[in-house]
Amino acid sequence: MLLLILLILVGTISGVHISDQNTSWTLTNGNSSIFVEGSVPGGVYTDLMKAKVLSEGDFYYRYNDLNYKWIGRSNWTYSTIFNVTQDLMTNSRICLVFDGLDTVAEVIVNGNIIGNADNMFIRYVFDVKDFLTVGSSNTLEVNFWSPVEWAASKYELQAENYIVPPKCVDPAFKGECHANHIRKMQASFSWDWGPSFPNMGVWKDWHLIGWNSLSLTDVLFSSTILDTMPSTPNTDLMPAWNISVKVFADATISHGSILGDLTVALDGTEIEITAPMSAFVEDHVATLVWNYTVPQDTVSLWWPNGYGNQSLYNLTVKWQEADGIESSSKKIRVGFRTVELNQELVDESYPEKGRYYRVVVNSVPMFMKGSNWIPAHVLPELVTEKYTRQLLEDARDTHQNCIRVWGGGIYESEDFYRIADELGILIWEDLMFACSMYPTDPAFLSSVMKETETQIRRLQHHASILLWASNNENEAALRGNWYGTASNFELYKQDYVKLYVEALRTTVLKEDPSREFVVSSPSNGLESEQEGYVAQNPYDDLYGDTHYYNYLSDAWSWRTYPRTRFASEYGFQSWPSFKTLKDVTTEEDWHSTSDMLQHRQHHPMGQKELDLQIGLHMHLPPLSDDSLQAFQHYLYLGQVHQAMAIKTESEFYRRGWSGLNDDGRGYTSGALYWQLNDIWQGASWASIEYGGRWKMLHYYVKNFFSPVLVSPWQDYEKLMITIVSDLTSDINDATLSVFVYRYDDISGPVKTKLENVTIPRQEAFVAISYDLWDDLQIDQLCQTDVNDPEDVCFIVTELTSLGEEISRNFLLLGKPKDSPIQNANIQVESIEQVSESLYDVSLSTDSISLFVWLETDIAGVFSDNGFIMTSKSHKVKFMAREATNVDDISKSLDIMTLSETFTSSTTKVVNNLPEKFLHENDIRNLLYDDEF
Ligand code: BMA
Repeated sequence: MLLLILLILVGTISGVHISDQNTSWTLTNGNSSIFVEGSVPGGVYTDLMKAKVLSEGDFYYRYNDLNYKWIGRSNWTYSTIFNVTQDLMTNSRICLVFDGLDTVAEVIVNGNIIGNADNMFIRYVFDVKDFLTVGSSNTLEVNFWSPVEWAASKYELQAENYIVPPKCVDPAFKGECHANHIRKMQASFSWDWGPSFPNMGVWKDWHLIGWNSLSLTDVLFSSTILDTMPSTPNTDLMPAWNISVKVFADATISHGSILGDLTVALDGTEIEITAPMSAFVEDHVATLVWNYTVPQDTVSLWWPNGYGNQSLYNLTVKWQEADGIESSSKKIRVGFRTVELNQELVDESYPEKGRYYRVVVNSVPMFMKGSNWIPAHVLPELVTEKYTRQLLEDARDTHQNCIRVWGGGIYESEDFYRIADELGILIWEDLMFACSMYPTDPAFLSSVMKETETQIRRLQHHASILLWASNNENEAALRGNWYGTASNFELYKQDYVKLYVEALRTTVLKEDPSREFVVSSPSNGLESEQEGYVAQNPYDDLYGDTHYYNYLSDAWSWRTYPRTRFASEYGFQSWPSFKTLKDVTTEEDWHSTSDMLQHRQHHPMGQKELDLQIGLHMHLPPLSDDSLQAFQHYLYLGQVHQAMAIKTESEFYRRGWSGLNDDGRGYTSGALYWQLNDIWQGASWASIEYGGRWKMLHYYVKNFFSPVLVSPWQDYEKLMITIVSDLTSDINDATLSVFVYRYDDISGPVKTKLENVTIPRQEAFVAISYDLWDDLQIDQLCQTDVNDPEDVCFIVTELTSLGEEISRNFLLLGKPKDSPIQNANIQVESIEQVSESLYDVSLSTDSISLFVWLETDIAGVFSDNGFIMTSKSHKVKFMAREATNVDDISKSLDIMTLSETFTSSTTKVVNNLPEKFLHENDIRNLLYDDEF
């Protein structure tokens, strides 16, 4: 309220008149049978929940996505009554501004249609002066069309011999068809990890604005370094910069120029400069450009997470009209860094060896360690700043320096990019096009160009933004005929180029020439461009980025994975924990083949593939066991599989950072696993469950992305140990310890090797290799009557420097199901409070325990989880995220370990995988005797 009064006061004294209206809204459906209180910003589902029209408990409870389908298939109206002051009416231009309307809407003021909207990502500015009356009885209605019906009608309008596919999403998605025909969050119609809840509503702020010259809307910022960066990184470096500030404003005049003074101030420096300027106005939008040189030793560099500080500076821009009192100002926060996507040839003499795809920030080549981001809720209005921060901090705390905002969601909130700036997380920003062909009619093109312009102007100033990419997997889809376009390939290719190259690339480069633009992900980058933007093989390992998914090979073997230049997507599914699932399910759902689980498994064949991978390495609970325990084992085993598979794959990518193989593959420069977060409680590739609970994978991320990684791997009879360092200085005095343990012997390693190593900065190198038989003698040390030596022992590696552990890792030589793993009795010995929210948890075991998993009802994170206990006692820390005490933690602490899941198993053992599966029954036959 105070802010409101302040805004109104400021508005009337000297600034643009922003009349923020704190009005109450109503929401009603098409036939007026429902009439409830509405929220703006907000959306239909949330309002119906608040009004208890939707009463099935949790919004995501059981089959609510099906039960609530009628909502997305109905039309809805938001209405309010607002006040117009005499003061406001004195302004020469008055507009109703919507920062976001979701999606197809007609806006009516005092009975007059003042405009229409059909793109969730555009900011709409409607002139309303002629339709307003002074007083408090002005009416505003926003009529929303059902997005489902509207998209279907657009689909129907297509010529019969030329459709824009897909015709619909896979039935396993349980979703709505034709999301590609409407400019809204594509995943709101469903995805292979998410439900269909096609929202409607005024999803961002709205304002009534009156002014007489300029109302500033966006400030763009770019900086070019004047000095060259020294080759040795120096975080204290304060070079000089040329900066360019470009200001956009809504103008009262439609064309011409407006005179005034522009002031630019950079907080924390002495820079505050006012200069007379003439704003150039076209179509009611004014542009002002201001260039300046920031001298040396004025500003510090902004660094990605793990490389230095994230220095940020407020930059304020103020416009003062020449002959009047009106002013308008805007503040952004900027960082000074250089960023580049290096695509040079890896070998000038052999162009056929391909190109780098390597990110260089402040002249430091950096391996991009990170993940892919999807919307944190299908209803954006329910995502809080706190939750966004927690998820991004979870990425920061697991050493991630890059997140890809995937193109089937939304251009994220201001909070998201602001926090990414603060945490040093580089953002690979897709434009919102994913897994579809898209229309290219003039109306669609002009809408998406406007969308791109809106979003780039809004986001461009963020230091964290690394690059723009225009679509997710559409080059690959076109080349791979995913949607049956092959018979008309040339036509769809023309459309592809028209949309992403001629329309969007041009728009992006016009708005932001300071950054790289890549057309698709995956793509071959420059090579795709040279091949006319649709490469013969967009997954080429020698160029650009790749997405790699393979659920039918041994996922715990590095040989399964491609040595790519940049892995921008890869992953494996698991289910969330029972603690997360139980909120939205009932007892009858708690079985791996229950209708409910089938319902929430949107990936066709997903459940079979997961069973296959669990069965390949561990003991899958038999289908006939319908106990809760069997279900919990199943969920746990899925998470173990996911963590192990992505660990294997991610370490493989990091090991490929330096050098090329004989076949030209290598210089892998990024690993962004799919996916960081979840949209609901369902089977997915996420490492963090809906609500924030870490899956086992997320704990593993912390280890496999650690700045220095010791990574053991097996090459037939050899144990190879690679060390990867992202550090910008060498470590000269490290000790590498290699331990061979027997599963059935907790008294200590049966073999230990110690080596002194020097770890060169920014390199992946094989520090040592041992012959498993000759050097480590596993044939003698790892014997039982029934097991192979490789199944009896496993390897633990440890890297220390000056007595401190810098990396610890393990390698299972065989499969756990074939190993003599003993039944472990794990006990909590004590829980002690160390500080306000920090607790020490001491555990004991009587035998070596694999994948020890701690879970509690209290929100929080353990310092380690899913670990191997190689000694009788082990201590971890618990960082609580809510107020708690020792008693509550100890009451709700559950421990699971792999040996527990062995007891009930009768499932068939899968040892070898056939080259190719012909049918899902092949997997069933491999795994089960009983029929589904
Ligand atoms: C890729 C992504 C997503 C999808 C994921 C898992 O295709 O771009 O579209 O959710 O794989 O299948």
